[in-house]
Amino acid sequence: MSNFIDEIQIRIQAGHGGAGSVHFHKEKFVEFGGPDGGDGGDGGDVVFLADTRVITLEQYLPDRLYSAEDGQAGTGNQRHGKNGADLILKVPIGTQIFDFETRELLYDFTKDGETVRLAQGGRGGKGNTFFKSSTHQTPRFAQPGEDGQRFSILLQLKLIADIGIVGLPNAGKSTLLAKITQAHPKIAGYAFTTLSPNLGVVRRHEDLYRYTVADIPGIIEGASKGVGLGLSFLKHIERVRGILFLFDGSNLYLEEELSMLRNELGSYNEALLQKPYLLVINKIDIWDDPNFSLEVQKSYSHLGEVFLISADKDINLDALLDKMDEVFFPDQIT
Ligand SMILES: Nc1nc2c(ncn2[C@@H]2O[C@H](COP(=O)(O)OP(=O)(O)OP(=O)(O)O)[C@@H](O)[C@H]2O)c(=O)[nH]1
Ligand SMILES: [Mg+2]
Repeated sequence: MSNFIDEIQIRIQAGHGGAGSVHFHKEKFVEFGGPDGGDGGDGGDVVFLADTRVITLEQYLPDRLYSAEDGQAGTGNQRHGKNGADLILKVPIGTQIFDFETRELLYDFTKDGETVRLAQGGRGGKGNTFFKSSTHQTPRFAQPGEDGQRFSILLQLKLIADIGIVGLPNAGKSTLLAKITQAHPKIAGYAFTTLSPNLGVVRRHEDLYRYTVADIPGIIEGASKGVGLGLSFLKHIERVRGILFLFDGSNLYLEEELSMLRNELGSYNEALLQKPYLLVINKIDIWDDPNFSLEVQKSYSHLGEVFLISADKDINLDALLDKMDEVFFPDQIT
């Protein structure tokens, strides 16, 4: 089982600026040289970088302090202290960073290679050389370095999937994902096999275009209030383009299940109900009577088109992909 962490609070600390130096030039036979204290180095910044190779936030430890390097102090002979190195923290695409106290959204990563400097390192202090003037020939002071910024943030990962497969536990969501993408989710005949969303890529028309599909853990009544795997995974479907509702054909309560699912999605976020969706019944291979399919479609005709498949036995999967193009990606079809 993968240990999928999708929300974590950490603290970040940019480097302190190095102190400016108080120093006087020393030379043989020169008793008192002028001031030559160098400036302190700047503290390093804390930088976040989105990287496609990173897929979870599990490398981060809760409440841990992540610090960039401090700047070094300036020294004599006007030597500038070394700047502190930036701390670069990699996060998956889809990560949002919030200020932990105010919950203000600080950054939203959507592209590979995107960076943001979240905590600025403190400036190094000026050495006493800087303060020399005609009226002040021998300043015996220098500036201290400034403090680096420090605060608590919340990292939250939302999968960026184009399509979400939503359904009750055991409907066959993972089986479908495994059939239409290269993903290898765990599949088993019991509820809540999938504990965290799985993501796969569908390649269409000899790779003319691709889209991502997420298999969301089973949703049960009360999910939006935290029942079952609950809320934590509803947020992964907030950004999808469309929803594929999958129902178990061995247990036909489509209307009740659909209204429960839509109710949970809607209580979590109204906007989810505005997205295009498809109704799909899975496991039709267990229907022995060939006329049963027609009857089922007829009885649900008031809900619109209901698509019938068997993910496991590969029935109607190509047609389903065509249908998905039509419903979810009309702009891609030429
Ligand atoms: N007969 C039949 N069984 C299927 C079909 N598709 C999936 N199954 C079976 O249904 C069971 C559940 O499949 P999963 O893909 O794990 O279901 P899920 O919706 O991902 O379940 P959770 O992760 O628990 O929510 C497994 O035993 C599958 O083999 C199908 O088309 N026909
Ligand atoms: Mg599953």
